[in-house]
Amino acid sequence: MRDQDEAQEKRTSRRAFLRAGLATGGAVLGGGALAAPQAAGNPKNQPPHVADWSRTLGDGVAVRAYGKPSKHEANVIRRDVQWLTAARESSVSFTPIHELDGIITPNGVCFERHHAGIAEIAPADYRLIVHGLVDKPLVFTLDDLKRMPRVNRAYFCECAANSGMEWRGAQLNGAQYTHGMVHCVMYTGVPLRVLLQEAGLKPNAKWLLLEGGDAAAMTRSLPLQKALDDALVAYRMNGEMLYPENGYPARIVLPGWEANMWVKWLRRIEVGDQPWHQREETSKYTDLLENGKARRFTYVMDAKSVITGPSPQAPLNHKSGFTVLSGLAWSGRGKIARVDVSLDGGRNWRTARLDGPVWDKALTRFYYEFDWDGRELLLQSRAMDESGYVQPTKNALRKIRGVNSIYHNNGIQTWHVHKSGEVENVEVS
Ligand SMILES: Nc1nc2c(c(=O)[nH]1)N[C@H]1C(S)=C(S)[C@@H](COP(=O)(O)O)O[C@H]1N2
Ligand SMILES: [Mo]
Repeated sequence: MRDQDEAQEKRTSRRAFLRAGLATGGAVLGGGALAAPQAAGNPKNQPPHVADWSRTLGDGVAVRAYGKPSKHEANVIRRDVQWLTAARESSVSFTPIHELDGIITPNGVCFERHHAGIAEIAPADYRLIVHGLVDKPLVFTLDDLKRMPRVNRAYFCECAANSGMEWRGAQLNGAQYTHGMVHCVMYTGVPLRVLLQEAGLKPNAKWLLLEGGDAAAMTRSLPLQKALDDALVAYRMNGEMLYPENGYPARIVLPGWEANMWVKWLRRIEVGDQPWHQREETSKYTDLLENGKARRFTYVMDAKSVITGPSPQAPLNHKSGFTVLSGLAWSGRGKIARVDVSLDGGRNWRTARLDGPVWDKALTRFYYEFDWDGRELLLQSRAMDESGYVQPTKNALRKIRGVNSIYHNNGIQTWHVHKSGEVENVEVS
């Protein structure tokens, strides 16, 4: 049945695309009557005229020693929500996920979350101490780290508080604000396992304490198993050295686990035999349930997805016809297996098309092309991962978790597309 649906859908999309193609063709011949308003531009720069930029020499090489996006893309920036926090030094800025495509987040717009501002560390002064239940305590310089076996891996990094403002109902109008505490970059670094082997673990070693070098001295307990599995001490993101806001010169990368544990400006790793019960794993980053008990050590980020366009900050600017819906899906338990999309608030579901690499614990891009009839839509996406886990509705999540939580809200998001093309954050019951 699903296959039939899909085949039908593909035919519809194809037809819709052809129709849209013809309509555009007609529009060009007819003087641009159907062109979207922002596409109107200056006719003097458009065919058959020779455009302004074709008449003069442009900037030479190395004038722009470090490249920046076009000035016309000034909207693609991190943004914060000022009422969320008292001061910018202990706050968060969100990734403009509604303005991006593919799966890699450019370094300059990766969301940032700091508890005491950005530590500015000179590479020559950087040291990483490994001590505690080890045979020989060690101190690594940045150059030491760079001389150790190196791996490259792309992973998503999601703050456990992502979507945390939406527990009691739809609140923030924009995918950037509801889902933008996530980024996905290609890290280069040393497997943490290698550093621990170098120091030699005592037989009773079971936990690590990770400590940051910022003024917050962020500290979290990490089970040894994860450290020996896929944890990295990373110093590069997307080929460049880490940006200061993301932990320059080195941070911990814990694939699939809540970002709070990804200690930045990493300065100390202590090996112990039990967890330390730090502030960030007792008072914060625990999930208060309805019965007054709190879940603790909820490390893994469950499967989640969001439609990035159309979305409140990325409305539709055509009135009907061929439409590309796009979004992101990810899971801390492995690869994304499938993403479904609904246009009617979860009544009917269609399988979306995954495009680009589908990597373990990385963002995965999905698309769904359809012929919009111009009527109102209630858009939803639902991620499934290779463990068989299915992203729950917000109400299903609330039944188990209540609404006292801040963290680990991976409920299905609904966007209401109005006839005007404007999009709003809503909930369906
Ligand atoms: N040293 C240190 N590490 C830290 C933090 C911090 O304040 N200090 N914030 C944590 C939190 S809560 C998150 S969500 C991630 C954010 O990583 P990013 O700034 O690269 O997005 O870093 C984590 N690591
Ligand atoms: Mo966080």
